Amino acid sequence: MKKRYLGLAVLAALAMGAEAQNKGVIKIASQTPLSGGQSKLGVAISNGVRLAVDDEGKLITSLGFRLEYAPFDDQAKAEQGVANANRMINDGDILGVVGHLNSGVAIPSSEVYARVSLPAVSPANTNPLVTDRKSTVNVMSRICGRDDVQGPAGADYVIDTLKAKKIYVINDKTAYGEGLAAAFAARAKAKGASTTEIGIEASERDFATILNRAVAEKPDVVYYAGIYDQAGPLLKQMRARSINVPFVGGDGLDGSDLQALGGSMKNVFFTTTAVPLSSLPAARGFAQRYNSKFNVAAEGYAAYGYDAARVIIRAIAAAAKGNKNNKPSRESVAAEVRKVKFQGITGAISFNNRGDLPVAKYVIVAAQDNYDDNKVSKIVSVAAPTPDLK
Ligand code: ABU
Repeated sequence: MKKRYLGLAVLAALAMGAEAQNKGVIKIASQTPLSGGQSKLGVAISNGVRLAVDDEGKLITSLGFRLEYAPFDDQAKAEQGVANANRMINDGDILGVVGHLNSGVAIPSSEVYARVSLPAVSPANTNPLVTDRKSTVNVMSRICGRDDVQGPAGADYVIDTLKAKKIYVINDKTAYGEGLAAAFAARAKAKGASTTEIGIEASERDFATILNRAVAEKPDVVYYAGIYDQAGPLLKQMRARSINVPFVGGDGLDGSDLQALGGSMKNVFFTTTAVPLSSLPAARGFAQRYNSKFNVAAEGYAAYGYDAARVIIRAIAAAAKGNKNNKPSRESVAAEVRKVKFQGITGAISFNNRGDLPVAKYVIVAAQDNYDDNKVSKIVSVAAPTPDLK
């Protein structure tokens, strides 16, 4: 008799377990360039998300859900990001997004996420408008810094340390490039430097016209606001014309393809809000596990992809718990994102009421011929600006 009861109890427990695993699927999505010239960084972020799902997915699966990761390729193009965003909002299992790499893609895509309160956490978008818009302020957060701090920090370095008085400022006409160049130039001019400011299409790869002008103008520094896939060829063509002055940029230069495409890194500097792994003791284990899982070194914003995914995972788990361990609404996940607080591998993570880190780190890097040897010159912590929402 006793044996029979025991058998029934085991069957009941198994049934409960099966039911627990039957609460359905929850998906975490990402949007980054997985193809094209910026894919090395886009894939690095996606790999970071994958590792976070491996490491912390149990926070969700232990509640009885199956967790899936859905990576989307935005191709670094606004129209592709928006098309993907429309697919995402129609998949009710997607409860959070890690993305994007490009601010010019994040801004219009997040307008779509906002229609259904789908929260997104950006590992890498630095344009102020990523978090400064009324329409998306409840869904869009980020764990990196902002260009209204990064641009002035670059200008301070160029003027105070490199002693430049005449600066040739080039941007790639994207939301990121234009915004960063404007913030850089405003500070540079306020400090008494003169600037020549030029916009070029992000697809441009023949820089003869603007570089011939630079040869004539003889600037002390060339500042470029854009991404490494264009910066590399620009730098190479600069040096071929014997323009050997410092080449300086923002975090868009933070990827090993800058070296692969640009040649010598002598006199190359950039600001970034992605603290290099060598300066993040808490990320050592991540770097090793990333290397052994993906057979390549983690670079740029990879660790930020990892921490951004951890924010989403924790917010989903908290929202499910608040819903008696049932599938939570996107609104409740978005609300929980803003309550997340933990020590990430990239630093302390929490959010102000518009989705920025209260304090972010900004780094000056002297690039070296081997990306892994890049030298950190300075790291500063700066409180997030809070201009009026647009
Ligand atoms: N912040 C680096 C990637 C460029 C962007 O925000 O668009």
